[in-house]
Order: sequence, then C-alpha cells, then structure tokens
Amino acid sequence: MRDNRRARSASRRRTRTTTAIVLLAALALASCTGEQNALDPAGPFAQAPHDLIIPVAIIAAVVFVVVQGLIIYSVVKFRTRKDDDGSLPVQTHGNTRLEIVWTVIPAVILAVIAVPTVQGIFEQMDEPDGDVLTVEVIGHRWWFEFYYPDFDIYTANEMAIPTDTPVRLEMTATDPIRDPEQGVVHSFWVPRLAGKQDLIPGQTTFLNIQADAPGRYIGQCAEYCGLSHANMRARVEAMEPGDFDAWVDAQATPAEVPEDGTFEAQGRELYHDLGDGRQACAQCHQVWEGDGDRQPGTGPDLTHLMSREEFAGAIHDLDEENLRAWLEDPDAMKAMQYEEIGIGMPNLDLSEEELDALVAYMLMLDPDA
Ligand code: HEC
Ligand SMILES: [Cu+2]
Repeated sequence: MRDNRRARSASRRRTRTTTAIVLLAALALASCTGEQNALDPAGPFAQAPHDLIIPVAIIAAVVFVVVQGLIIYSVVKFRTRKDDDGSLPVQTHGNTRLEIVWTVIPAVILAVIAVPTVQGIFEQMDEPDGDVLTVEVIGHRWWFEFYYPDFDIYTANEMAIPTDTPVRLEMTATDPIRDPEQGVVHSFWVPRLAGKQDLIPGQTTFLNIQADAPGRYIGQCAEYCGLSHANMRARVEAMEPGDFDAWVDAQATPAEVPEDGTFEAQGRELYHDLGDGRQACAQCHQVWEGDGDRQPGTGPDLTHLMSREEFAGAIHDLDEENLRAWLEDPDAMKAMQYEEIGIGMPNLDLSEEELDALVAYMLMLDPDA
C-alpha cells in the first residue's frame, strides 16, 4: 500500500520534471524566433559573428557527443555486476600519454578557434571603409537618444538608417536628471544587426551596424540599468537611401508653429509655461522651431515626435490615447509608480483641459502632416 503510494508520487514527480524541462526548452527556443533573433543576421556586422558561432557550435557539439558517449559507454560497460568480487578495476592514474593527449587536443581546438575570433573582434571594432554614417547614441535612464552630427538631428527610441550603408555608433551614457556626473552603464543590442556593446558614462564606445534590407529591427538595453531596465527598448528603421534622405530632410526642418487662437496654440503655450509653479515641459524637452541651435533637453526631443511610432523607450504605440495616459501619469506608464525616484518626467497634475490642449499640440508635431 505504502509502496504503491510512493511509486505514484515518484511518477508524479517525474511527470512534473518532464513538464518543467519541456517548458524550459520551449522558453529557450522561443528566443530563437521572431524579431530579435541573433541567429537570423540581417547585415554584415551580425553575419560575421554568426559565421563564427556556427562552426564553433558544431565543434562543441562533436566534443559533447564524444565525451558523453565515452562516459555512457564506461558507465554501462564497467557497471557493478552481481558476480563482482568487489575488487577495483585496473587503475590508469598517471598514464602520461593519455594525459598529454587530452590536454593537447582541447588546447589545439581553442587555439584554432582563437585565430578567427580575435581577428573578428578587431574587424568589428575598426571604423568601416567607405561612406560611413555616424550616429551618436546616448543611454539615459530609461531611453536611448540618437543624434546625427552630420545633420544636427536629435531623435529618441527610433534610429533611422539607410540600407547597405555602414553606420558607426559612437555611444555613451548619462543621467542628467539624477546625476550628470555618473549615469549608469547601458548596453545597446539589436540582435539582427550586431553584437552587444556597453554604453559607459564618461567614455565613448563604438559599434558598427548595417542592414541589408529595409525593415524594422528591434533592440533593447542589454545591461541591467535600474528598475525600469526592461522598459528600455529601441528600434532601428532601415530604409532605402532615397527614403532616408527624405527622412533627414523632414527631420531637419523646424517644427510647425500652430496658428494663433487655435487649441494647438493653447497647448504650445502650456508647453512653455504651465503656471502654478509647475515645471514647464520646455525645461526638459526641445521642440525646435528654427531659431538658434538645436539644444537637447534632459528628455527626448519632441520636434517631430509624431514621425515616430513608439515612445517612452519604444514600449508604447505613439497614439492619442497613450500620449494622454503618459501626460497624466508618466511613472505609471513605465511601471515606476512605486519608485520614489520615478523615470525623470514628473506628474504635472494636468487638468482635463490642459491634457486635451497638450495632446492636440503633441499630435501636430509631425513633419509629414
Ligand atoms: C523634469 C523633466 C521633464 C518635464 C518637466 C517634462 N518631461 Fe516629458 N519626458 C522627460 C523624460 C526624462 C522623458 C523620457 C522618459 C522615458 O522614456 O523613460 C520624457 C518623455 C516624454 C514624452 C515621450 C517622448 C518619447 O519619444 O519617448 C513626451 C511626449 C513628453 N515627455 C511630453 C512632455 C510634456 C507635454 C510635458 C509638459 C506637460 C513634459 N513632457 C514635461 C522629462 C520631462
Ligand atoms: Cu539601460
């Protein structure tokens, strides 16, 4: 009776273990598909490491099968048998020839792999040849800012690049709101375009990316950078060079100023002065209207906000409803409502009417409208 119960609970445990293994395997394999698949390179800087990973994985698989095979063979062949007299099998400890063989073989394998690996690392670090586009990437808590020095364009979360053109990212990190001196380390990773590279406060790091075909390539911060780290995504929009030129032209034009007396004009006024001792949006954001230099704020550039599809670390669709929710309570939209420090954009206690006017103004910040 008791044995029965024990057998049943053992079998239940086995079922549970099997289920857990299947679920874990499914979870692990799930990361091999979809938009962030590092095994599906979409440009030369992702292709090169991929071309290295595949042969190394094959070598590792062969080593695994050989070693495990030998272990299984030995376990079965030399298992304890009923008629064993209990004496030890022949001991091979101190077999010099064997030890040299199993030290030299792995050393040779590693040395062979090291050659293309080290070569590849240097190739990935070097500035690419030819016509290179430079984009500065600044990691903030918790969003990526992109600056195009050749065109004096600022944008956030979404980086536009031309296809078939090497793009050199010059990256750093800062935290202007909490601690301008320090910031935290982030990592920029768009798996289909390149490997990961850290963004380090006070230093410049480099990463080359390039896309063969137009499309959207999803990335995210790959270095834990605080509570909202999981809400720090990014997108690379690769477009045909002609479309990219048009994008540059649109982004380089000043924002449209709403006509006097309109609802949008009311929003623009609130943007510059909210009254009641509240911080103005313009203290942290920039809507460049053509006068003076384009100056980045501590928050994302809003000059052509609506030319983007997502906002707030590329985690929300950029539409009227989400914008309104954002202005009402930014922390709640980034799951930071429990953290004293927040995300850096305060809840400005906007009234319904202020919200309507500000949203109307934000919605007209669109170069294509
Ligand atoms: C104290 C500085 C500060 C003030 C004041 C402020 N913001 Fe922000 N804002 C930020 C920061 C920082 C972010 C980025 C937050 C993130 O993505 O984690 C942001 C994000 C945004 C975004 C999303 C932009 C994007 O592309 O992701 C919008 C829209 C926005 N703010 C509008 C406003 C408006 C309108 C006001 C005034 C009612 C305002 N902000 C006031 C700091 C500020
Ligand atoms: Cu980060």
